[in-house]
Amino acid sequence: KPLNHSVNSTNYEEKKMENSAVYNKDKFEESFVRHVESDLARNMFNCDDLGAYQAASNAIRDSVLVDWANTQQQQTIHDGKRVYYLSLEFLMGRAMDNALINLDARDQVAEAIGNLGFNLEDVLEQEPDAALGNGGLGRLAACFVDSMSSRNYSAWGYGLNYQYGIFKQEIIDGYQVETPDYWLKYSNPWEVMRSEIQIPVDFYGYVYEHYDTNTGKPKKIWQGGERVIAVPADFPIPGFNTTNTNNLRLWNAKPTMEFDFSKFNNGDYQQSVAAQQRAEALTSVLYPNDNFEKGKELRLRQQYFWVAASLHDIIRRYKKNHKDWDNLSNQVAIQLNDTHPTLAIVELQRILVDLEGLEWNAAWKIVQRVFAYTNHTVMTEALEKWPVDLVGRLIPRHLEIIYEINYFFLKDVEAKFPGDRDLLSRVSIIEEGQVKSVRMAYLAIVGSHKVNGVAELHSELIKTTIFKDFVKIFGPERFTNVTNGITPRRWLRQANPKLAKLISEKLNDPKYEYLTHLGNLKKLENFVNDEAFLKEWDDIKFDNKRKLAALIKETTGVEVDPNVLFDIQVKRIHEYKRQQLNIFAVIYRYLHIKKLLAEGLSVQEIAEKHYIPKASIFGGKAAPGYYMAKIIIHLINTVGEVVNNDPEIGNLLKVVFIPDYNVSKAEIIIPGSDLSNHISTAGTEASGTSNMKFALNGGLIIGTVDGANVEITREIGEENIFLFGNLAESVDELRHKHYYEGVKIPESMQEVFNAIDTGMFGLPEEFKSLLDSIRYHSDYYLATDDFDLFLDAHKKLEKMFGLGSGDPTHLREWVPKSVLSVANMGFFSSDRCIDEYAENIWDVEPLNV
Ligand code: F58
Repeated sequence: KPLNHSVNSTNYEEKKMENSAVYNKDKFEESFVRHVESDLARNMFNCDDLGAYQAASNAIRDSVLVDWANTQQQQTIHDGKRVYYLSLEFLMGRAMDNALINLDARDQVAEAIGNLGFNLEDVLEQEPDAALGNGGLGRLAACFVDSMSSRNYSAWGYGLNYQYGIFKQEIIDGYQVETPDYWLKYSNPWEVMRSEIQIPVDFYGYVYEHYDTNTGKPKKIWQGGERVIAVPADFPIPGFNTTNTNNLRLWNAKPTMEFDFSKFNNGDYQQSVAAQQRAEALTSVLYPNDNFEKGKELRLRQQYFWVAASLHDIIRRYKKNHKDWDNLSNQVAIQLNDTHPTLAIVELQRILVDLEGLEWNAAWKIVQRVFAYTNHTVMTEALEKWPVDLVGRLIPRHLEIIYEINYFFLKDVEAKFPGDRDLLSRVSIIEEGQVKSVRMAYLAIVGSHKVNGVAELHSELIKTTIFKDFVKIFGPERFTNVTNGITPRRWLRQANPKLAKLISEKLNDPKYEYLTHLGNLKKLENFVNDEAFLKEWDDIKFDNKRKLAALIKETTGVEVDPNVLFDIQVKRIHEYKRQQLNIFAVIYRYLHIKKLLAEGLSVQEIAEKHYIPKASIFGGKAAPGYYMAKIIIHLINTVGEVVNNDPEIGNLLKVVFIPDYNVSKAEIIIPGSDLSNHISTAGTEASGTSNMKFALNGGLIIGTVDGANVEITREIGEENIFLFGNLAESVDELRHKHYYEGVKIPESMQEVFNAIDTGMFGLPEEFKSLLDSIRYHSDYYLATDDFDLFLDAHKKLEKMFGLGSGDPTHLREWVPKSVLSVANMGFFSSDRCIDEYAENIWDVEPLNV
């Protein structure tokens, strides 16, 4: 169905003129000075880069706010269906540069700021990252809100406004050390506090039955025991090349103003203040686990608080113009980003039945039409389960409703598959066992009309493994795929301005329209034989590598030569992502280079005949309680220590771990990569999105047949990606073999283990449990099965890389692959992804405001 996306350009141009502060240098300078004087209470002689960042942000914000207010007003008048994206994480990164790009005002503002005596790049550096997420799932939500605005959908994001985002990582003596990220040290110019909106959220208490004289029926009443107030902070989300500006609403928890006088009168003033302080703690910290769920009470409190406040807000908005509940799903689509917001299903059922008096079945049909659920993992340790006791204590009425949902669901299952007791216990929302628990994914499936995975392979896997029974029960129609995407505004234009500009020139597209029509990149294929172009392309890569080398020097002290192959793996540290495989291969390389040196070969000879010079670059955080991941970080760092200080080895090998990997660092690291690693055990990485970012920036990929690597290969061609390793369908069998026949360590890996065991990289005990997990504990992630294949893939690709920039092999073999990758990445724009959600799941159309 064609989507009416294109913006009426005359209106847009007019609009730009109206909002002239960001398009007119004089006005911008005026506004900047005014903000320095009035908001910061300073003057221009006393304004540093931080002040300049705040003043400039406020000046830009003024113009965003006009679009924002207009958008909201127009959407309200239009009264169409709205999308609500519920995500416990939004990993936004910096806002100012992104706003300048989406408003198409970067050049003018850079000049104006220059006239005022500042440098835009330095000013941008002042902004702290909004790091309200762990990794892929949180960044996906951030890309999605950008696309929903850019594609002119009426959509809100709902999340929590954590005071502490993901921790800051320092590397001290080779170990990860976590420190709190208090990102709101200075006021945040991009947030608008809506203190006038105050939504009460109750916890604990008890449920009683009350005879309702109106209906003549008994009615359940939940008497809450503790009340917290939800106050929103709103963040404008400007779209690219459109005035459409959506809202991201992040809740803060505040104490109630109802003071507990009984405690006060009892002389327990301090305790009653403490209870108030407890309220604010609710939204203070983001849980730092990635693909692992640990059932903490505070986490469940966060989830319910966020869900209750968001639903209250959504329903309040609906009720302004509507009375008929049957119409709710024509006005409201709610997307659940993983199971974290699943209580929203229960909360809506409670609102409809307990508060609005609907019949159970009628209410349930509405609920199912409103919700859809996105799954991001097949790994069972990452699936949420909450102990029944905890749920019953925290939100007693909700537990009753969950039981009731389960009762009706199981009744349907029994009717469809009579006598299949096993099936009933397998699919029950309540898991019996030592700790009776609520299976949140099952609740999400039962309460939604669509469930989607995030890449083709992953969407197939959920249907054949963890949710197999539900396909049987609800039919395959309930399950679908939406392959992830990334926003090319941030991940190409903002992160790699030079490449973005070259592309705009080659495509004859001075307005960068390809950033909203990413399929246009295809035209780059026409230049793949144009030597001058290839050279220009490679020069930009070299320049980006220089920038990355500077970051490495600044953060680790290690000097890497931008001429060598930059081989990068940056992502959360996790056994399934297999940074261990990568560092073992680095050690193998080091041992062999040392052998060749011992045999009398020179560095030059080794580079030409055996091992091309390379820098292995790592980055990523380990969850603070993830012991094995921390050992992997430690090993990478100790290997770096040995290799980088080896006087013989010269440029042949460097190993660095960039501390505190985050969105802003990704914006430097990704454009500077020659090669990136996406080497998860087949079947474990649901999609991966950094693979898309690297490929879009002209880096090649070495990867397993997993997640979105599969579709990337289909799009860019298998000659342009280096795939290796066992396939997902072999994984079960290999694990079985390891378990019953023992693990066979390949010779190559044994050499590596010997080196570690003899203390080459520090005390061997420090790494013992990592090596033992492979040699004695069944090698669950199949490092032994894929190691030699990984080494072979490297050999092959390094031949093509040659000796880097000046080398004719490089220009002939490597650079065209880089161009062809970029040319065929159009599919992976998050705009395409959002259009698919809109059409197949939400049933919404864009609205041109
Ligand atoms: C990630 N999940 C997937 N979860 O691992 C990745 O393959 C996928 O590309 C991405 O989602 C987007 O679909 C992920 O990042 C988390 O970080 C959760 C945070 C909360 C606790 C459980 C894991």
